[in-house]
Amino acid sequence: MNFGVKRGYCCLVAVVSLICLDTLLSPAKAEISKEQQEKKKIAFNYKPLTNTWDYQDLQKKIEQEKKRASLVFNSSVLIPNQKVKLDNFQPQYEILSSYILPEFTNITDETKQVLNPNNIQGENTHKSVNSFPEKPQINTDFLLADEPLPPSQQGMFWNPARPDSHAPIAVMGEHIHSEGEIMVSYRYMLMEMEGSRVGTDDISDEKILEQFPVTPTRMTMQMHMFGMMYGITNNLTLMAMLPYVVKDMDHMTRMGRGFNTDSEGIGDIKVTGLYQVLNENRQRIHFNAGMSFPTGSIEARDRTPAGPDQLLPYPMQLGSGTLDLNPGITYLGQTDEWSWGSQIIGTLRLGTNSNSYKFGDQIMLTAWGARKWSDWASTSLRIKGKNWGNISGKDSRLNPSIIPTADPTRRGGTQIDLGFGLNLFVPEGDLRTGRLAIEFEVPIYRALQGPQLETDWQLTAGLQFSF
Ligand SMILES: [Cu+2]
Repeated sequence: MNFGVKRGYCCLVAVVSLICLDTLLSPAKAEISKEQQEKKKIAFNYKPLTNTWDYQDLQKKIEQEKKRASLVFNSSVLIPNQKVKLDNFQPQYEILSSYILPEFTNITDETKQVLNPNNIQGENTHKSVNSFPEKPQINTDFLLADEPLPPSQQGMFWNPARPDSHAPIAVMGEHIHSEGEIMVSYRYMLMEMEGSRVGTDDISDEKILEQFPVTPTRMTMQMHMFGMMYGITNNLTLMAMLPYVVKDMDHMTRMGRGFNTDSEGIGDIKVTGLYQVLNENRQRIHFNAGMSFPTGSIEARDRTPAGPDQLLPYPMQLGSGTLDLNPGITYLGQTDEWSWGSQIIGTLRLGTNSNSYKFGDQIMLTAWGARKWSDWASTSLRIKGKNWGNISGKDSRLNPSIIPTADPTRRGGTQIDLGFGLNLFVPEGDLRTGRLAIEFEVPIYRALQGPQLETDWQLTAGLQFSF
């Protein structure tokens, strides 16, 4: 079983490596398409519309263009796809074009004449351009195709300027950015755990105290997560996350005495590359290649009945102490009013930390659906399943017979949560592209290798801003 999981990870890592290779080779592909463009004398300045600002500006421009042009566009739907055929390109649009419209109609006869490629040869090209009424295409941002594009590309436009174009806020690394775009974010997470469980059954503190002299009764974990995303290219986004962790645990001793410990500090910094492999048909897929660095302390200490400066057990530590890989895949889909997505992310611990143990590997699978109610609000429903292993090795300074949290074999578990989310988005004005979102998660299934504290609920609230 364990071996199988590891092999799965190896496959993921292999896939991620291939993606990286593909990134290295992509300049070559770009060269080819550039050459093709030059052959057709197209100054092709196309950019895919993953950028919220571009999208919004474009919408406005289209409206203006529609009003003034002798060409009336049949569709306001845009194709943000580089695979668009250039064969049908009209030479008189020999201008910088940023965007592509799938078709246009209601063209006057005169315009049709001009648009017919057979009429445009050599010098005629210039003539055509010059004789074109009002020359509305000069400086336009539209590249016109003279026939409908393939169904796979028709009207299939991922719209990033929506409240639900970002997943529920507790999901990370689920979207990418266009080249040069930066997003900063702040998330606050609060997780409440009270009572313990063995397998799927609750176990009382009294029962645990028959076996251990001390038991945890309650734990609160807060996290302040500072994030930054940057679009290196239109298909590759870099994401960095810096968590600040605050943990607080209540205990009860067999003698009936309660005490509290807490720990706080920087957690493990995580850097992730997000590489998009598909963006069409209003669907997107990207790979997540993350690495977590052991910046969080595994030496957190506090006062306990055993003394004033005692090493705290595993769940009170702030980091894993190991270099961790986080490979994953994210899928997104969208219609005019609905959106959905899913993500699978693994956590693979590399090696053993300086205190001679490593946390268990983890696999997380989530899927969500969201309904857009307006330009600025959407709600979501999400399901998340998580499985994580026991600790291997042990910190020899912790005595596993004193308290369950010091026992490396009582750490694993499986949990399924339901998440209810609200996303708010600022579609215009000074704060446009700003986002405020909240998600509340409750477990519907918990199976723990315990006695282990059970999670009762988790709240995540976040602010995001891109520019
Ligand atoms: Cu972002």
